[in-house]
Amino acid sequence: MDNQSVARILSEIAQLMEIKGENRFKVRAFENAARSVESLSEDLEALAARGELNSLAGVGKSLAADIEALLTTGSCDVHRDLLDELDPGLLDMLRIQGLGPKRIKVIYETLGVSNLSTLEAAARAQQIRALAGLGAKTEERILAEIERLSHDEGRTPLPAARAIAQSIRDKLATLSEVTKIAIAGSLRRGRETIGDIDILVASETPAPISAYLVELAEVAEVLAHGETKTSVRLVSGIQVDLRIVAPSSFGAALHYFTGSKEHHIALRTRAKRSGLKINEYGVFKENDGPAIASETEVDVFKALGLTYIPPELREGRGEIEAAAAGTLPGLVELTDIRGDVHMHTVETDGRATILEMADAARTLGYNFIVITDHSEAVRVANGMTPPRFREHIKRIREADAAYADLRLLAGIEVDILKDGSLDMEHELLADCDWVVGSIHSHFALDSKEMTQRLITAMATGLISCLGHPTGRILGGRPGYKYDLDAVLEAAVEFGVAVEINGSTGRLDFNAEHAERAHRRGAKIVLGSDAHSTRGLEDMDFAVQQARRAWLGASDVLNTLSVEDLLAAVRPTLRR
Ligand code: DGT
Ligand code: CA
Ligand code: CA
Ligand code: ZN
Repeated sequence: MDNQSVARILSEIAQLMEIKGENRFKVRAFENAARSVESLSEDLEALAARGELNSLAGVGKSLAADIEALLTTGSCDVHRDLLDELDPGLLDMLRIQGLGPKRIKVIYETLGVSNLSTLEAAARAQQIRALAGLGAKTEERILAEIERLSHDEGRTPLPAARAIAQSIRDKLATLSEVTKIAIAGSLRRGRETIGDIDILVASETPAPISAYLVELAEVAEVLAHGETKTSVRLVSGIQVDLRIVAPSSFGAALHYFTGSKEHHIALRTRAKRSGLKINEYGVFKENDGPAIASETEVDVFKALGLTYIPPELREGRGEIEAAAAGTLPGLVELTDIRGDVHMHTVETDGRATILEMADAARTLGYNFIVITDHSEAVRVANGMTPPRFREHIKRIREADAAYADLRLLAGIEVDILKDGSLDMEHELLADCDWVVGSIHSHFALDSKEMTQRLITAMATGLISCLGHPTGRILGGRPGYKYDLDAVLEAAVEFGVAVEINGSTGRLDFNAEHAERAHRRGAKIVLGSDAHSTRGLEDMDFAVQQARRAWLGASDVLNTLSVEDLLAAVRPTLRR
């Protein structure tokens, strides 16, 4: 079990204890332990192996034993007892934004409501607004949240699912029976959340491959076990479907199991019109006979009179017509990216120094990076005061002088305060090279205020790009409410780019927003928002969302030279 999962369960325990009415010192102990584990930079398992769990702040003997149990068995006595005693539906209620343990305790004790469906009924019957400390607004919010949760029920954020899928793929790939292997399904298309993981293998001898999968330590349950079709549920809860096909039909099967369903429906209609049939084994003439294409996806598309359609576009949204007309855009690729405009260092909440980030960026082959640490208002991240920022700019410029083949740009992720003002002296913002403007507080303003807040910030002429522009947390908090089109219009007017933030908890803008921004003429820039050297690799996710938005290399500012990048934003500063 990884650190984040352990932290999540510890905090779950604290919340359940609070709902149950345990004494607050016990609750606090689990909260503190969760926080220690969450901020630990080392692998918890390594710490446990050295017998040093109680070196963690707030972790004594008994908590160390609980963590040990979580690491080895995925559960612990306290957690199990709480779940036995309380309705696990309370955990679902905790996923509702704005309903903490305190409010849930009130609802639970007075109405006996302990899961989402009884909660929904109570809200519809207007029973929530009558409770102390709750109101009509909370009641409406609860209903909206239940609606939202029903949409991503049981889906896993893409970055988490991808890490799991790649690890399973890499294990299977070691088998000599495996000729080819690929991740298919929504993961390959880069959908932001994943229902299940689909892995496709080409092999002449499938049986040992399926047998190997069901025996893996991370498998919790075997759902189906055949020679060529096996499904398992992992300990992490996510399902994996494995299909094994003959190498000669790998391309057709890969296309079939990549989906999407909508893409397939549109494609079948087109095939039919040309007297062709398409399935997981290949493309066929309507009156059967052998497959006319099956070995590679390129062959499959070609047989249908189409150019190759990248997986990210296979959503049944006009990609087939475009491929037939030869007008599909050449999508941006990771190798087109010449630099990264959003990252943090030890100066605030990052883990690496300026030089360590620079070295890692050079290894990635970048021409430039912008160091963008937090401003003062983000206290939890140790945000910079103006004097600290002034010194930081100096250090970045000094470091830059030491690199011949990498430009280090001095920047900041400045907080956009509640009234739209910027959390830094304007003179310093004008002096540095790149300014990411982001919101990290007061998420709950109404749409009108939030729109005005963002526009006011951009009107300063000092912002280069809006960072994580919706503020949503993937699989967590929804984005704040504002008038997207009005904000995009202002971004165009003031020469502010909008970011596709690739950090694993965000993917913000997502593909849909990015496409809309592009259509409205806003410039788009990709940022990893790295907090470590490893985090720079999250650029990959930003690129994938850009591809899903149909963006080519020329639609993304990161493919420009430093001079052109800087000339593309903040036009008022150059006047
Ligand atoms: P997910 O798992 O909900 O995130 O979405 P997908 O797209 O990965 O869907 P999944 O896992 O049910 O199926 C993977 C692909 O296999 C899907 O995109 C298309 C193909 N597929 C699965 N079942 C069917 C089917 O009944 N008919 C057709 N035409 N294709 C199917
Ligand atoms: Ca799937
Ligand atoms: Ca599946
Ligand atoms: Zn941020």
